[in-house]
Amino acid sequence: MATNRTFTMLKPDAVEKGHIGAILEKITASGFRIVAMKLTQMTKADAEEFYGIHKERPFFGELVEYMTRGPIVAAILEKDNAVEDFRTLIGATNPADAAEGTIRKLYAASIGENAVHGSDSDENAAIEGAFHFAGREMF
Ligand code: IDP
Ligand code: MG
Repeated sequence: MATNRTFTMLKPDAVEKGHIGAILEKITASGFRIVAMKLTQMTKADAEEFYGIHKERPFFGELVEYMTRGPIVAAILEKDNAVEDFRTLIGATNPADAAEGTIRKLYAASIGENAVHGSDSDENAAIEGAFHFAGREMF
């Protein structure tokens, strides 16, 4: 059954470059309501668990290094068809393939440093949201 929530992170590169405000504006202007949000930094153990599905991939070490090098903005977002609509808003993993106007087209530097995360399923949205937020932090 589809739910109406997804999970996002504005990744360390987006935070370093000062793009938090612009990206959040684009997200809320696209109809997403912020259910939970914080500035936080993942430990190596956090990133290894969060991205555990990719642990056999050649870029895993680079991904963990990147995602732990500075703070991120973690957030839970709500909208009808949230998971699919947010993936459309962020664009393809590789910004070179991302559609015009998408967040990754606008703000991502490369397939590795691609500015923003979006959950790929309702199930993972729930797991990822619960990884970062306690129930009392969700509104
Ligand atoms: P997604 O973020 O669009 O769902 P995934 O395939 O789930 O893409 O990959 C997770 C993250 O791992 C990407 O967002 C990106 O930061 C990183 N990544 C994916 N593919 C590569 C690669 O080929 N080289 C380096 N980093 C990659
Ligand atoms: Mg993914």
